Amino acid sequence: MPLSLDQAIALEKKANELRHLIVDTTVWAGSGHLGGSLSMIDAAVLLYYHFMKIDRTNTDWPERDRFILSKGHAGIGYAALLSDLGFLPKEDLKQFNLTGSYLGIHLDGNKVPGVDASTGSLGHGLSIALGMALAGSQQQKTYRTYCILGDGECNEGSVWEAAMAISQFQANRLLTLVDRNFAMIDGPTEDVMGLEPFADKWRAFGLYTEEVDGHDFFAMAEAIERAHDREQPSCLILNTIKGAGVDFASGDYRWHYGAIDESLANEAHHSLDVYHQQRLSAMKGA
Ligand SMILES: Cc1ncc(C[n+]2csc(CCOP(=O)(O)OP(=O)(O)O)c2C)c(N)n1
Repeated sequence: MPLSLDQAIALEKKANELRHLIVDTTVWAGSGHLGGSLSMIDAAVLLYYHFMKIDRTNTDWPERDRFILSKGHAGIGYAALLSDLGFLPKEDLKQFNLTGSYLGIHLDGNKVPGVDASTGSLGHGLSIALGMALAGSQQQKTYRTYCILGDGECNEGSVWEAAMAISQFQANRLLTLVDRNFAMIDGPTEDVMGLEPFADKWRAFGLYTEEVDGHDFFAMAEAIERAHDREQPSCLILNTIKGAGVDFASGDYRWHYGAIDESLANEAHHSLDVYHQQRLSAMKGA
């Protein structure tokens, strides 16, 4: 069923809160992966708040949907999301990536409640997700597995080995989502290691693939439903903007990782407020 306007507005309000929390956490931590957290947060909010079956009081619930943040460096965004969901106290974000903290820059699945797999070393998440999806189908379980990859991460050959295996083993309840922000750590993806024709590559590996605006809740929700309905290994390429919502970082690969002081944080919060109002107006006018 398509998202209602009220549902989309609620998701945007949630994403807005989390965008602000990502900025705050970057200040508390001293630095962080701002750009790639802001590009993927809308998709993560949609999955967790609209699609996924989870139980925050029972993190090992066998029937829960699985989520793997393969681009584990966006842990600062993921930690904000998990804290909002109640997996950890929001207060703990103040110790994100500080010495001795259980909240490292890449979230550790053995330490952080709600994290299905430790990631951070790029190129591994999709294989882990595939294993979880295959385990589910062998045990006749109905849970789904979602995996968010970075586009720069797709320079890793292991991603394509996983894609081959997803297709070979027909992992139908696994949805691969790629945060296509066209930027990686040290430059635009197409300059560093060209990925285009990206969607065709995923199709050639046997996955049903769609390209969708990764900041449009309506479009993403419809694409996810279509992927679910097809009962076929699927991939969504989410066209996004690195640093989305923060003017000084938006679309700039140099904000892959960085430090922000109080004055820059104020600028970021102001720009997020404007962005949020623009998005709400666009939704209401649609
Ligand atoms: C195996 C491995 N090599 C290198 C790195 C360092 N690294 C961290 S993020 C990153 C760039 C990733 O780009 P992308 O996947 O596009 O991330 P996004 O723009 O979505 O944040 C790199 C090379 C790493 N974490 N793991």
